Amino acid sequence: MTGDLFAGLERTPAVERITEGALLLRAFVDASEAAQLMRDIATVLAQSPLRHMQTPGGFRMSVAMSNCGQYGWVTDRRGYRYQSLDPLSERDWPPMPASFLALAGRAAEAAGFAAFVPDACLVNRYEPGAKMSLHQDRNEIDMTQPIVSVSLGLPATFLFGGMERSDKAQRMRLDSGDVVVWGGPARLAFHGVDTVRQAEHPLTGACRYNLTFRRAR
Ligand code: MD3
Ligand code: FE
Repeated sequence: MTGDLFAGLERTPAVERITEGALLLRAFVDASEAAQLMRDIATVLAQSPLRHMQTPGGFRMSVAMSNCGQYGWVTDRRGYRYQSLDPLSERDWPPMPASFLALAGRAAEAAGFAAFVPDACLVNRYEPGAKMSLHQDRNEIDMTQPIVSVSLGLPATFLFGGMERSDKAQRMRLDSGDVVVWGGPARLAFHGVDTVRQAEHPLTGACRYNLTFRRAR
């Protein structure tokens, strides 16, 4: 019965410390959980479709975005902010799926943040050619709350800078199933995503999704 030897033993995902406060949980999401997340993303997007928002300076973002949860992050000519209504539908954002809440809580706990209950989830979709320039996430009220990010589909090169925009960024590859928890001193670090390259992924086709779980209020 050697086949039973490892039955019930789960693989321990590798944990890497990126910097003080930032933990990379490689392959934290397995294939069946990833498939459930994709079904739930489809449900969210059926209610609040992806759209290319405008920056306050008037540029169209190459990343297509939507949200779920009590608040959603938006940008337009008036600025960056969280709001409880989807500006496209003028209705509430779709509810946060149970699979999203469970994953965010489990990942935060694995990184040492007990009882993380996000009230916002930004859904980012990168098609080949899309990127996100270096920025800080500073529209949330309580900077002691972490951000949990989940990558699905095509790989990307994540850029992790320092506390100043001019600090040299480290580059790291994020693959489907990788989760990063950003808290403590890393919470206000500059970060971005290099241009996603054309390829196919069995989970998502020719795109990358990133979910970022936040406590906005
Ligand atoms: C480091 N998204 O939505 S996730 C964003 O892959 C965003 O779509 C990227 O940056 C993406 O704002 C990166 C990783 C991430 C998210 C939030 C952070 C890194 C962070 C907040 C503080 C420091
Ligand atoms: Fe960000």
